[in-house]
Amino acid sequence: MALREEIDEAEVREITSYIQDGDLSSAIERIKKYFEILENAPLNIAVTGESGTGKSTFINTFLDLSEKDAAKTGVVETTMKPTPYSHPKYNNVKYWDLPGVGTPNFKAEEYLQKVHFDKYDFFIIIGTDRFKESTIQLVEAIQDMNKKFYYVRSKIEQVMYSEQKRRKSFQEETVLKEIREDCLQNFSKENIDNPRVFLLDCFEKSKYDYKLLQETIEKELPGYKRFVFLMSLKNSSLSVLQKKTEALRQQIWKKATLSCAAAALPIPGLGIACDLTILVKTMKEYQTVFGLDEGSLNKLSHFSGISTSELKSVIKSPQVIGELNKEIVIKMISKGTMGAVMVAEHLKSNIPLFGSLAAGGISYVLTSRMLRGFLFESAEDAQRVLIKASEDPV
Ligand SMILES: Nc1nc2c(ncn2[C@@H]2O[C@H](COP(=O)(O)OP(=O)(O)OP(=O)(O)O)[C@@H](O)[C@H]2O)c(=O)[nH]1
Ligand SMILES: [Mg+2]
Repeated sequence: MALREEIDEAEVREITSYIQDGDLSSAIERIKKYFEILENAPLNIAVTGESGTGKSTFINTFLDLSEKDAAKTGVVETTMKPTPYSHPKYNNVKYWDLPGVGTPNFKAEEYLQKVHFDKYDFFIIIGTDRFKESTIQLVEAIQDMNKKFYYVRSKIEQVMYSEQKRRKSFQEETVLKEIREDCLQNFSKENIDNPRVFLLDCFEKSKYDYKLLQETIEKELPGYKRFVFLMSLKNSSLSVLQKKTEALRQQIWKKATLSCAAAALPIPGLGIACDLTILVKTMKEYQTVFGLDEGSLNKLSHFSGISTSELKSVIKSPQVIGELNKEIVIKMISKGTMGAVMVAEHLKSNIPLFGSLAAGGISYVLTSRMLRGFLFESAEDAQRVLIKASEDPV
């Protein structure tokens, strides 16, 4: 049955073992702790490299910062000390703009100590054209400190432009292969194994390795941080939307359990017991994650040239765009009552937890069903908005 497949078996085992011991409150504490860690999980990303390679530009691109909050970019050396830039929606996600390396007296270890290397989850080193000694020194020091790094060869579009002029028989693929091999060889000469090399241009996000870099970081981050990083990504491709949907879908059973466990009495007129505040909060989170809140739509309108009202016109679900409150949630829950008793009976006989929840599990079935429906509707609306925003403004 579909609802059972949603559940992560290992976590269910841990939680149901509490239940089997008659300890519902420990099960609930365990779920609460999970969300608490998730909400507070810090992610500190260091962006470093030689002066002028495009560190600040990279941060602005990844964070999609507005001009007011953006890292300063320019043709003269602009960044002198580590400066944090927080994600506009997820303040725990910080990109640190580190001072440029490679000054004549550069010493990698000293540099890393000065910038407090320990607080970063990983390093992004940005380079252009020739490989410099300082890059190798920095990589070695990062590896000595057991940290991960990703090497980004930036401003690739510029390279393509000049190579096109220079070469008689220009082929983009050939040039990219040459640059990649050159980077890899430079690392291997210095015995640096398996370096992660990405060729990209911050002004051409749909091209080159931009998406691959995002995907690689996401895959390699540990559990909680991976989730936080994924949520912080801009909704700029179908694959980001799909990954977000799946990650949020996997959490629904925990949210529904919390909501049902928190309620003591059935809601009048609804006949089930669940905490509506938790549900409203979760649904607002979905709106934010998918960029369907007013602020995100206005920002998207600014960058795409498509008016906010045009973007809103492709949003089909009235709940997705409307104001979310308890009354609306009650209406949405009551729509899904068909067959819910049967599913609740099935869950009750297979997973002891559900029998112990308020109103014997039926509340759980209805709330999780409602959340799932809303999540999928939001994801589909986000996809339509994405397509609309990529159209040429009329
Ligand atoms: N075409 C192109 N230009 C870029 C790219 N990244 C940066 N630039 C340009 O390169 C110049 C320097 O970029 P910054 O982001 O200021 O470089 P930085 O590494 O932060 O410089 P410092 O803070 O001085 O060390 C700016 O004029 C940027 O617009 C890129 O991917 N493509
Ligand atoms: Mg800078």
